Amino acid sequence: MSTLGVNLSHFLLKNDVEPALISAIESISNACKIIASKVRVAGLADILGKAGKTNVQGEEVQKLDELANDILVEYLSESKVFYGLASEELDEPIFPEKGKEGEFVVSFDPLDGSSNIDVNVSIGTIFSIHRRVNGTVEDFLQEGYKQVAAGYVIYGPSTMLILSVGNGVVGFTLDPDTGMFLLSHPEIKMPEKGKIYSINEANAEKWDREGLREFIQTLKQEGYTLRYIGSMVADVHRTLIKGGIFAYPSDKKNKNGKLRLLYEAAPMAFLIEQAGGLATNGNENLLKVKPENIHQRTPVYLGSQKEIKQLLELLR
Ligand code: P6P
Repeated sequence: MSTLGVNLSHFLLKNDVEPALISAIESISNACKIIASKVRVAGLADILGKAGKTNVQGEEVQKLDELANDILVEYLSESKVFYGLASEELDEPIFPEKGKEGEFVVSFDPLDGSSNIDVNVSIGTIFSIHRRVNGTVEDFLQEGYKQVAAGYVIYGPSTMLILSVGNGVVGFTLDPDTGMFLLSHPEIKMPEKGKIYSINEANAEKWDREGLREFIQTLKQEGYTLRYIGSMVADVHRTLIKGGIFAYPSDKKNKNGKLRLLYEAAPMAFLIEQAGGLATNGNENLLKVKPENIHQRTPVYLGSQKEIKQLLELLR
């Protein structure tokens, strides 16, 4: 296990991560440091100018999620290690000019939960890295278990990078003085069970999976408490650290659920399973699902072993 406080690059070198993947992760972390600086002053938008309007300097103020996307596209396109980029903000993937020899493709949600910015709630960037296979869009449509790396950056009271390269889960905290992500959580392991369930119960009447309401009722009888922030990165981060279950089920309106497979569910499932938890779409392990399209949605149930196994026994 690496010593607390080492920075991200040094940690990756010490753990013999391949140089191209180190460059890939560093380019994402550099972009996210810039995004963190923009998120931190988002509350000043009224002074600096609302999105879509001009600020006091007469500059166009971009929506923060569009700005986050532009920053990631700029940094990742220049990195030379990404053959292709897919984003929640882009209808189609892009293939950077400088990425023609790139070994990886990356899918990301540049600023998940951005609707929460106005109420100053933690939001985040989620990313998923796969190996390039044949240099086509198909490279993005690989099963989640084939990810070479996955992670998220949560912009909260502190800015944290949570990462797995397939050998457990580690956490880094951004040090404002040095501007470096420093190792703060050398080995994140999910508790076998938790005491928290995280689901938008306002949708309960619409849930279309038999047994789900019964499962939630059982957790209540067992004394669980409900925590639901409405920002996936924040809800999953709490679940990863404290255990329990996070769920966004399908319902009568959203037959495939709301969350996206490629750049929300699969990277989060990878992290949760690397930390000892489980992730399912209600029928099969989320990491085994073969995506059919870039923006495909999926039901998501992820968390500690006890709660996920208990759920699967009740779902019909
Ligand atoms: P609801 C945020 O808009 C988001 O995409 C995820 O971050 C979050 O988990 C979910 O939607 C919340 O959706 O329908 O409960 O407001």
